Amino acid sequence: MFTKAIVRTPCRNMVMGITTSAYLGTPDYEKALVQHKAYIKTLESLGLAVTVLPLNEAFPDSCFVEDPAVVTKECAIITNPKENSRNGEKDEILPAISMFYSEDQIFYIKAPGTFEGGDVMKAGDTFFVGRSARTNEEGIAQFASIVSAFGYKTVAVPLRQVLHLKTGADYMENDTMLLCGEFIDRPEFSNYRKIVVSEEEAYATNSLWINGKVIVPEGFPRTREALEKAGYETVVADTSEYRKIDGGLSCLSLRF
Ligand code: CIR
Repeated sequence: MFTKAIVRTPCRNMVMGITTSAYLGTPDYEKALVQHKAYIKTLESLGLAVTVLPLNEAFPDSCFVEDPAVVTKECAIITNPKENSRNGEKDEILPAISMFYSEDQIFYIKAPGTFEGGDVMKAGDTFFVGRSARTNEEGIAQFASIVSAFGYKTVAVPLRQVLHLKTGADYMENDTMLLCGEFIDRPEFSNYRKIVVSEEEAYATNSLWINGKVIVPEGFPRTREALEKAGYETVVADTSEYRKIDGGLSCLSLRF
């Protein structure tokens, strides 16, 4: 169960966020703000106390707070985002993390390790970590060594086609994975019940389990139906403006 979340209001410069989805157009900032408020309300309705950090124009992608930190019950890890325009987000998130974790509970991924929280999927006491264009072997080794002290196992999952691991593989608790594309047949996930997402609805793979319910992005009815058929109660949130800069539901918050 989660009780808390951290989010950051998107800044106007989000229109300059890193993207591979330019074909979807430029984010509409006013609409993004409305969607962000609704996202916060949804988290609150699922029982989370949400800390809202102020917008930060220096970092166009800074609303995606999931990437500069990983939070667990026992500790928090400040990551080392690979892209220059995002790397400083690690310093901006630290004060917020320090509100909830003492100094001896906070750990750091250091260069030459690179690491982004979007690559981290926790399933029970295992952390699956995407070895991606953003998260390298050295970053994963540092992460594994930090969390092993708290009894967690780390399993690296190579990926080729998507940005982060959670772009294409998300844990829905109950031994169930929501999987798309290159992850459907990965041996690392062979022992889990699988809900397969079609290529047309690939974006909806990044749905978010919170306290027994699943938030699904708006506009992906088949994934929603598949989740409901598998026994989940779903809630819908519109993230269309974040999708335009490769952001999904999980990227917009840290949950703990
Ligand atoms: C980026 O490319 O870094 C951002 N535009 C999107 C980050 C999405 N974050 C995530 O999947 N955790």
